[in-house]
Amino acid sequence: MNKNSLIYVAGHTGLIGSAIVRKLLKAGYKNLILKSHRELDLTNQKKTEAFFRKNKPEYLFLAAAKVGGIFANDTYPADFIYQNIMIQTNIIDTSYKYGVRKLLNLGSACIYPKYCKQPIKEESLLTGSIEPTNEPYAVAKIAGIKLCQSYNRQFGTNFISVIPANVYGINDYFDKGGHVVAGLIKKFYEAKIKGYDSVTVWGTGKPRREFLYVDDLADACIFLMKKYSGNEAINVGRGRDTSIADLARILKKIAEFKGKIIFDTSKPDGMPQRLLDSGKITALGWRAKTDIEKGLRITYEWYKKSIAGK
Ligand code: GFB
Repeated sequence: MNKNSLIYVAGHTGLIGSAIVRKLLKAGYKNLILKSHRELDLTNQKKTEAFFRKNKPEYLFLAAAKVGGIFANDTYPADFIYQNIMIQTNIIDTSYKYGVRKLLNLGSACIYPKYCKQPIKEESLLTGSIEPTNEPYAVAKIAGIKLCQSYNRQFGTNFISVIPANVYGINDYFDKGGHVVAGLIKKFYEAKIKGYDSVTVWGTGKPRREFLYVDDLADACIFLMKKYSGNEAINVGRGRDTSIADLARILKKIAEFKGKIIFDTSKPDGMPQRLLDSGKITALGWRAKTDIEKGLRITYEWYKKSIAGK
């Protein structure tokens, strides 16, 4: 991939896609093809093919997806499995038909079994049952990985898959359907501004997640697009996890909120722990740079200025 390559970032307005665009532009890649969901419905195969015929992308970051946290996944399972299978199938098949030179497919850490040895190696995939709250989404994401591997085997394509830990950062989704970091940032900000005496955290606070700052993931995706062409999906994490209770305590401090943290155990915990083994990408020479406090502070300040401040 060189600075004049035609690069299509599918899902460029989302959390991960927008971070990849920022990194590509900063690195001098000028020929980016960007189409929003409103301009191009990737669940529609005809429209997807017409778009590829016209634009002929050479490299493709597949960051378009129907995403959400535990509440959204549990509430809209059909949307999550249908839309993600359609988007991936249309893009991967059309990329083969129109000769995309290399495609990077974004998977998700929720594809791994609910109970599996931690840190989780890529080989753990399909060795146990998946956390029920996000099983439809996980099945769709596994299908995307298998599509890439099968097209590589049968047609000699160069489609790689990346499995990121829980991603957070600027330009995330802060409504109830989002992930935990965004959800708690909004809760602590509002509690501080409105003078509430407590913030409610879903579940027991005991689950552990590996929180990866989105600019680190974007950096890893560009690194892998240039340096990795294996058929195995590759984990991207930062090697440390944090309990939801500790996450809440860090955000309480950042928000300077003086009230109490209450745990609503009527809400699901999801996977007890999700810490990836990122040994493969580390061996290739990549490491995440942003620790949890720094990443949360950047995201909280961005939220105040760009969302709450509006
Ligand atoms: O990030 P999250 O929604 O999804 O929840 P998962 C992580 C943990 O944070 C769960 C707890 O134990 C939640 O109960 N939590 C506490 C909260 N307070 C909140 C809150 O205010 N909002 C949210 N959202 N959670 C996701 C999958 O699982 O993992 C996605 O649902 C994706 O599809 C992602 O795969 C990587 O981390 O449990």
